[in-house]
Amino acid sequence: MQYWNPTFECMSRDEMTKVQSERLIDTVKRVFHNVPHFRDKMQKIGIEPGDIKSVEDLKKLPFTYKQDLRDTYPFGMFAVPMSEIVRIHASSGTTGKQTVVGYTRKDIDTWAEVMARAIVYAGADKNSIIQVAYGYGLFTGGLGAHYGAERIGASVIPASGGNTKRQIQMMKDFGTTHLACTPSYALYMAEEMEAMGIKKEELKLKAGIFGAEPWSENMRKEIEEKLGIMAIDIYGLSEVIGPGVACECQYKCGMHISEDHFIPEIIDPETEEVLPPGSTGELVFTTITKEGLPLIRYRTRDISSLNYEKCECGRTFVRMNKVTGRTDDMLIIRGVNVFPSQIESVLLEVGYTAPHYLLIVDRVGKLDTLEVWVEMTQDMFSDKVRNIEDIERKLRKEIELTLGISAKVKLVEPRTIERSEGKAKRVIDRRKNL
Ligand code: DLL
Repeated sequence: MQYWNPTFECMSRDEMTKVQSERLIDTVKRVFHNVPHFRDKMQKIGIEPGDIKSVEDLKKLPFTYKQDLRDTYPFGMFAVPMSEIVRIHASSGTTGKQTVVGYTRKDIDTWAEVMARAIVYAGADKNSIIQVAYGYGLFTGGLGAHYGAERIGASVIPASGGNTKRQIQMMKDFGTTHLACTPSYALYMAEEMEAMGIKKEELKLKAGIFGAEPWSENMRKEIEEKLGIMAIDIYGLSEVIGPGVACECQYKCGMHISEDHFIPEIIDPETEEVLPPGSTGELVFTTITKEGLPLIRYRTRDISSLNYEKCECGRTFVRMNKVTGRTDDMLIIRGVNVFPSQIESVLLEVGYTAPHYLLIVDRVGKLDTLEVWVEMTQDMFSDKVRNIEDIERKLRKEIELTLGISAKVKLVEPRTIERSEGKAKRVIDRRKNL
């Protein structure tokens, strides 16, 4: 097994708890002294740095919300003077002001370290050619993957998103071995490749490091099949550092969290109670090495669960299961909680359709309606014998059985749903305008 940093990746739980405790104590002190907004929060609940003696005391600390970053926009939560900040990124966010994050030189170094680990999980080394097709710019995907790939000494192609035909041509001509982009963009590339008449056998591609949006196991199968690669899931968010907070190893059974830098918790989003290992709830992260923007108990809104069992790869980092959705992406349709990824799973399970879909939620009178538009596969489209209505009925039945809600399913022609070069947009909720 190839590791990037076995000292930390394979550390015993006791040692990890010790490292985390020391780093947490130090972080809390720094935040208390340097971030007035957080100091106020601590003082309001009567907590001071001396009360935090180990990771056990984490639960005594107040949460940090996206709203805190908005209230102190743009730099109010930074814990160092601007002269120490060497990079700024921002996450656009679908609602409200963008969230601004700042990195010191050491933070950039930490980020490259955790990304290097992730890229090695995908089997890459200094002989690899890594095409980074995440967007470069304020989005953390491009530069995050770039620095990690350089750190391991691989040859990096900073392709950024878009320009898909040229992207594929480079992949072929340069012999790209690893691709980093969103899973929806990977699929789009596979489709373009077919249109260009390039076969997967003509590429040297071995693995892909895909993330930045939720994707189902069925979508993974589809990508692996179409590109002839191993597809692993990578997770991260700008506020915590960017991509590389967690990543799957080759066993693809949950994403190893770089626990020497980020402490995860799972809480009940309503009661804010910490839940026991294995429970599903909202992921909360505390950064324990960051300087620019250290965050205490940051509420991610992402839904997942933690798995502390031993992984076959030998790494001891806890694993987070695939993110099923966000508490704020959850659709409530006629009182039933629905995540787009659940519908994706059903669609791909039944077959006949391509993984390009759009959910349209509306309200007619007092009743919520859900319409699922999904593209037929090219095969099905050309095969006139198949009865479209039969398949629509089958999908409708399966959605109702699995999710307990009725939906109208509409099969649309291949390539009619808009493709994405970054994060895919899967939902149009017209109720928001009512
Ligand atoms: O998306 C960072 C990133 C870039 C991660 C490239 C992985 C690869 P933000 O734009 O701040 O940062 O968005 C963060 O995206 O809270 C999740 O809701 C979602 N997300 C990120 N990775 C995954 C994933 C980047 N693997 C938000 N599965 C997070 C599901 C993901 N959702």
